[in-house]
Amino acid sequence: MKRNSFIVIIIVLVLAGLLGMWTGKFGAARSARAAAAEQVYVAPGEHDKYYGFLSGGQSGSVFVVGIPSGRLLREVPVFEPRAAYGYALHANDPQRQLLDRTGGAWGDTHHPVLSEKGGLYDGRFLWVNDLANGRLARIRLDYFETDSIIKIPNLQGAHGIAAVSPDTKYIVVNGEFEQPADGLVTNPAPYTSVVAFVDAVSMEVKFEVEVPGNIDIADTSKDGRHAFSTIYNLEQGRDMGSMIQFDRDALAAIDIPAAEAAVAAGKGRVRNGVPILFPDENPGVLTLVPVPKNPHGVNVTPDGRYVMASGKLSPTVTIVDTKTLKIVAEPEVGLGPLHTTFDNRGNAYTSLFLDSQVVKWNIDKAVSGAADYIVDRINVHYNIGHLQAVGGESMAPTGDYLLALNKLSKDQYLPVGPDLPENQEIIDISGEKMKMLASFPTPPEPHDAVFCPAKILAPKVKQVYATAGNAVEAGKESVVRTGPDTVTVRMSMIRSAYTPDHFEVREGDTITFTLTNVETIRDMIHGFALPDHNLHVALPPGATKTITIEAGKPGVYWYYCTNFCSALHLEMRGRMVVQPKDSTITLSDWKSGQNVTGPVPGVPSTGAQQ
Ligand code: CUK
Ligand code: CUA
Ligand code: CA
Repeated sequence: MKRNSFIVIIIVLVLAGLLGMWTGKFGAARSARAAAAEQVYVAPGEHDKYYGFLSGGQSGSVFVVGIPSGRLLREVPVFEPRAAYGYALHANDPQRQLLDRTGGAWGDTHHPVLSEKGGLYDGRFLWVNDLANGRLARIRLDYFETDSIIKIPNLQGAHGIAAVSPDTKYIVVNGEFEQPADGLVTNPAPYTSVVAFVDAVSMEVKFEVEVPGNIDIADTSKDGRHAFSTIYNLEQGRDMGSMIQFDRDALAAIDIPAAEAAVAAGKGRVRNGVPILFPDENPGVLTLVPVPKNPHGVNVTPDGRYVMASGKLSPTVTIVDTKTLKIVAEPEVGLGPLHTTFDNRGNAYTSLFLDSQVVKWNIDKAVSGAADYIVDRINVHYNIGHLQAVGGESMAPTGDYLLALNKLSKDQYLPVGPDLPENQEIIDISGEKMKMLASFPTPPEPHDAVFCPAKILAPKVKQVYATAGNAVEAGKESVVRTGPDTVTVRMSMIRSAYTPDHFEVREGDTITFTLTNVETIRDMIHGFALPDHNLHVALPPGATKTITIEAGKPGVYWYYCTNFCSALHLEMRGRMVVQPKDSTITLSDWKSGQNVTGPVPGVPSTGAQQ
């Protein structure tokens, strides 16, 4: 009996000990989670510290998120129509026509690039490429709106882009897909590519430089001297097998002042309106630095001393001195290095696609040949492509957060079919060891990101649109027949009515709307949706938009507001009456006040039909 009690007491003590260990461990894990959560928690009503701009990849747009919260703030449509924003939806929309004219209503955005002044972000513009259709777009950040799209001649597969530091004189755009050197498909000579230099202000392509093989990712030196690109097909092969034959491909360095001088001296051969410099005719313009085969990312350190080519097929990063263009080190970092970014303490962070890791390494130690240049590694989920530390592309990295842009999310979220979301992870890089803080999913497929401090950009964002020259003034709305089958409608909108709230046209008419949201308060958006006309316009306060449509089949069409704007939002609608061609009813000029009169069947006539 005594012995049994003793055993029971022992068992109870052991269990209590185990429970203590377990709860202790659990408590520690919980507090680590709480600490991580606190770092990315932005309380309701508070703002994030940074704007994050993520390229939308095959979504053709740019996603704007808050950092560190990861909250999605906006999608800026660029190369694809977005019905919700009334962007480029209708075939006659000028935005849509610009897309169609330059290469189609879809795009593949990879690299968002911010404008700089003195090597620091100035919050004016963001550029993004369309890999698929060889285009470059600019978003003005006071309105978060695409303001320019150009098709780049003589180039296919606009891939890497970069702003020429320190004052964004040009945006360089790399043509990834090789083409016949003279532009003639009948030319059997090896294919080449071009790097295009686009004036950041006028968005004109000023000149192009031919590069043998292809060109992938871009960056520029901090002093405006060089544009750097990686080449993975120095072989000038035309299939995958031949693109991986050489042991070394190249880092291309274009001397920008030398190229400008050659263009000014008339050395460019003009094709499709753009002077192209051929390196063999212009020695000194292009230097090729041999780097291990099939490199990918190229990144210049914030101090401008080095340019790094990430190895992709080689487990190394090649460090090149930007002044001498000589290789100074080639440290091993891990499997599948794709891109590199930087903090403000002399460390580089390289994404390892195959290892699914971010590796942190010390640049000076790697250059000096010290064995302990690897500082830390952290697992990411999964198969990381780009990574970007805040300010890592500028001369002033902040060294606080890093975003891992992972290609596969696998088990990280609730399954939503065989196709899973892309996964971004926010990593704290302020200490010696990296700390995983949080993740957030997005639609496909952000490739790259860039961050702007909120304190720089937020004060520049406009509250309402500046009044356009053709804006409709309240009280001066009109419906005017301008020809036998053309009508113009100048309409205003304000909570919670359209003026006019009805008008008539005839079958076969072409109607040109000029629509103005005359609200003067931030965030008071009104939509204008017209059933069965594939028409939706969303107008932020002060904005004006002009669009032309066909009247369509006879009928009564209610245009209505799509943005919930007031308690009378549902009542914010009006009628477009399309009379049959042979209607005997006199079509009225709305401003003249002669609305169509006549008895309404089943309703005692009281005069004017409203
Ligand atoms: S590329 Cu996508 S992971 Cu277009 Cu910048 Cu490297
Ligand atoms: Cu205007 Cu709803
Ligand atoms: Ca190669």
